[in-house]
Amino acid sequence: SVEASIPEPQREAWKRFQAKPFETKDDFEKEVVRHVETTLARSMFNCDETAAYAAASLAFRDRLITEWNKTQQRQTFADTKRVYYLSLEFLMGRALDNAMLNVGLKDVAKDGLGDLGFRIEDIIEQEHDAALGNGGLGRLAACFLDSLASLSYPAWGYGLRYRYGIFKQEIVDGYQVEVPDYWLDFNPWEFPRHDIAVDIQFYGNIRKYQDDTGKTVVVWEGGEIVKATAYDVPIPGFDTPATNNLRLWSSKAASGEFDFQKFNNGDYESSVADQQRAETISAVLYPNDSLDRGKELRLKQQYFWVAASLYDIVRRFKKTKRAWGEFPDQVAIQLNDTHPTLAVVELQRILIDLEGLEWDEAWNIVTKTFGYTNHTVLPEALEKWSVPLFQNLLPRHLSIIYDINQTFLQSVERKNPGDRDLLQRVSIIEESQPKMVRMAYLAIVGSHKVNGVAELHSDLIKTTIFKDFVNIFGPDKFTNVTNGITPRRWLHQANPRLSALIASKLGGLAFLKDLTLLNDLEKFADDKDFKKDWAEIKHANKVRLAKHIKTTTGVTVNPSALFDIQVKRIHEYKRQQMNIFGVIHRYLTIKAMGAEERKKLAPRVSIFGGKAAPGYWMAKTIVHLVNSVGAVVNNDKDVGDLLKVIFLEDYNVSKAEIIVPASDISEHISTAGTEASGTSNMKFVLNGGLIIGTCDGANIEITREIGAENIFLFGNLSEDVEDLRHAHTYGNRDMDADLAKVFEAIKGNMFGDANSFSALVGAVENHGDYYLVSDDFHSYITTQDMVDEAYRDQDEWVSKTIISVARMGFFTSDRCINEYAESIWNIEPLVPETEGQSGLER
Ligand code: T68
Repeated sequence: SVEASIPEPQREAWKRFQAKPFETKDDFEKEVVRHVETTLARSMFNCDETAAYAAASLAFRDRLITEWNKTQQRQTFADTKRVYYLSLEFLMGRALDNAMLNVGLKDVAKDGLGDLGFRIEDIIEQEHDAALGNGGLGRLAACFLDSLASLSYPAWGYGLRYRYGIFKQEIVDGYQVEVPDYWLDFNPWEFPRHDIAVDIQFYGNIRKYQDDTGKTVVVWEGGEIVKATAYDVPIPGFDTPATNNLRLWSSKAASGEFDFQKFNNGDYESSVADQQRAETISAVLYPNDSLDRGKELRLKQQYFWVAASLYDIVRRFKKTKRAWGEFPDQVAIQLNDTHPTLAVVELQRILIDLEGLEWDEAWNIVTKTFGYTNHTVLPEALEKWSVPLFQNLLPRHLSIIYDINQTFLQSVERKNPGDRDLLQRVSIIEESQPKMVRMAYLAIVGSHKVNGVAELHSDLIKTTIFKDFVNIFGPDKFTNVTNGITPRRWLHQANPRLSALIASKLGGLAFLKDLTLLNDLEKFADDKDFKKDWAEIKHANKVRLAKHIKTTTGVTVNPSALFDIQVKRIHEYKRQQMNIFGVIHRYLTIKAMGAEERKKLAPRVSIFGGKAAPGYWMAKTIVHLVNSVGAVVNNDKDVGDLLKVIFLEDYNVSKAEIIVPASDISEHISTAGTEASGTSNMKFVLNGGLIIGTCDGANIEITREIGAENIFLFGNLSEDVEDLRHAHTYGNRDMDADLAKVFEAIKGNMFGDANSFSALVGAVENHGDYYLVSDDFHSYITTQDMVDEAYRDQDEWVSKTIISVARMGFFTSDRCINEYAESIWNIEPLVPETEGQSGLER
């Protein structure tokens, strides 16, 4: 055994002095003080909240690292299959609160910090969000890591350690301004692994020759080398000592002879420039959430990260001395969107060029290893790379892609002789000018399973963008795994009082690990006392958000008004423009009313939040319109509390934790068929809010679970979208009359210079209304009236929210991860002996 390789006395010494994670308040305080005084070189006289945050985090990090080590040892000994989740984005948010709750020591920390003179809430607030993602895709990856650890699956995440996360959004005079998010000043949650470094090659040439045996050998030579170094982030599971790893790669110049030569020649400046150029690779997260821009640096990022990760995975496998054929029994790799698709090519390259396997044997291993998750059907978001760019940056990979394509097309041709059209449609290489590599097709061909992220979306990819591939590979290769969210962060952490109330009725916190237990709440849907507590918590959450609104925008909102929230990336397909047009309609309606009529209205606060991609001008115009409408409405004495319009600056994970628990109604109103799943819809319902939404993404499954009577659905169905668009193009349709009045108001400069908004209005009026705003507008505003009506009956409303929460069990990311594990990865949990001993009755 591995243990026996260390002599007995040494083993004893190591064991005797093994680090012991703190459990008690005293031990926690001791750790904090030690970190303040030694790690941070401060004292009780100059320990401010930042230092207290740093010390508390380091105390928890030490604890996590200890468990991380044990988890990794357990996995190495057990030698079972692991899953590797490759994602260019991990939108983790804050770590301290999450770590405290997952290890079950938040109360200990609270008391300990209290003894040392700090309030735990203030300490938690010190942390900078880890914002290495754009939106839903990145946050999904973060929820998955939480579930993988909480369920004790042997799993690693691999990503990039961006120096700059998603930009900070400031609103200046009603416009979005982007500010760089330099977040690595101080990050106690990462653990640099300077010993783990991989050289990554770019550019250069390929040379082929025959070896002694007559076999063709391919070598990739020349070009430049960049060094990847590893930073590990421990991922604690909830109520289990299992602690997984998120490995993020950072780029540095390779300190090869090349640099020294330049240096010796007195070319100091240029050797510094090389250094900076190398560091650029991991410098910044691309801020586009649904547009492919095809920039060379992005492809460099992708290869850099994929090559380093695969090197690591293959190295770990080779230590087991198994035959290559066993690789897929030991390793499952999931591709989060097409961003890591080069991994398919890189593994094939390693196997044939470096390990000397035959093509077919290698390809069989590759396809058994990978799974691919698609997150969008929007054509502008599907990744394509220009062949000339590829040829220059990754010549060997391009030649392998051509070989993959040739083998694939030959097999298609055999089964469909003479169908030239089909071959052209499914070719990995698009015959355009320039030619393009279609990454989604490469991902499909290189994987054994392809999944969508909600039922409708998985059906759509099978019948539209990947239709031909379903015919070629058969329907079983394509599957659905409906997204989920972690209830630890999105209920227990974000809404501690609601979590505690639920626990008091269900006899403990076990529901956080088996969310279907929430079902038992349904019997309290008519319980008077319970409903009172439930409503009181919602109100308190709204008061908290109202305070946040006041301090950040200066606007006073009434916490008893209906809070109507739409927070997500700004995009035409998500239709924030329809929301704000609806708000304008409401404003015009109020203005046209007499005082008596107004008294009957339900006061409403319309809250928006979200970032527009810096180059997405239309999205920025939407942000500007929301702010401009707010400036008018919020200062109109006629309106008062009846309507307020708020734009919350810089929406991110930690703000979501304040916003989500405070909603009465949230908006998920994408054009049917465009939102793959949506995950905030799940978060809002789980926190006792209702939703207004279209028949799109996971809204459909949420409706099925909670009942159609508990959701406000409206709008055209996805099967009708094509015909409606066709009708627009041929000019036979009427503008909605209410929407026309809204446009009149905008054009009459009611919200400032109409020219600022002409593109938004024009898109609907004159440019085909691609997102069907006019088609859905009537249905939308009448459904909003139904929301008002329903909200008036508070008693019934509260019951609806309780019933909805009770029926949300399906949407935990634990269910989702178990589905991936069973149907795609074929992996089993590795449960530590001491799992669950912290007890969920806490
Ligand atoms: C989202 N996609 C889907 N993409 O829009 C959403 N894209 O419906 C779904 O719930 C979520 O994924 C999780 O499945 C994204 O968030 C991106 O952020 C993105 C980033 C870079 C390039 C393309």
